[in-house]
Amino acid sequence: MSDTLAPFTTMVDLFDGRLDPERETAQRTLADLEGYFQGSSLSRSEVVYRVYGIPVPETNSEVACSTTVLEAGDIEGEYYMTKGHFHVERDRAEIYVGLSGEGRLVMATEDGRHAVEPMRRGTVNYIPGGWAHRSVNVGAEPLVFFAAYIGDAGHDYATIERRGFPVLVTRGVEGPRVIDNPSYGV
Ligand code: PAN
Ligand code: ZN
Repeated sequence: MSDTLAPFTTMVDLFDGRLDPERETAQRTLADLEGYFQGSSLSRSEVVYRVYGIPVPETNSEVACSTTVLEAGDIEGEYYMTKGHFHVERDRAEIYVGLSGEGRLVMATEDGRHAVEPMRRGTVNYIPGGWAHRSVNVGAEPLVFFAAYIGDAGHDYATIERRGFPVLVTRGVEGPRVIDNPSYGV
């Protein structure tokens, strides 16, 4: 029992995703996302997203969670998005709960299947093991969501950085469009 965690409570602002207490924050700028978009941007210091984490030991007996705040914007029509990743432990599942804004959750398996699901306040997206996942903000306001996953999942960014996702989400005249990624797997 000696290494059992004590219970604790965190407040989450259900609109802006901020946690109280705020324990661990990561931010990704356009510079961090270099090479992820088809186009390029002159701005490098702009923050694209922040992740507010509730750290727990990274074991398969804990549930890690965080909120993500993904800003609105695009680069040459490709909406702002997260890097996206597989879990290092490939079979580890995850749940996203939409808090505000409008997004798309792009998912893909290593053998090239893909799925795109809606994200908005009240959506509960189930990401099964084996599916890489990336959030895309297709609205005019920040996309905010809560994520919970098995503590030892780990994040494999390298595979996505190399291959990308099979599809891209771009700004069309009649709204967001899902198109084949011309650079997929290259
Ligand atoms: C999320 C993501 C978060 C940021 O908490 O880590 O939205 O996206 P990237 O990790 O792809 O930069 C999650 O899926 N955790 O497993
Ligand atoms: Zn994940």
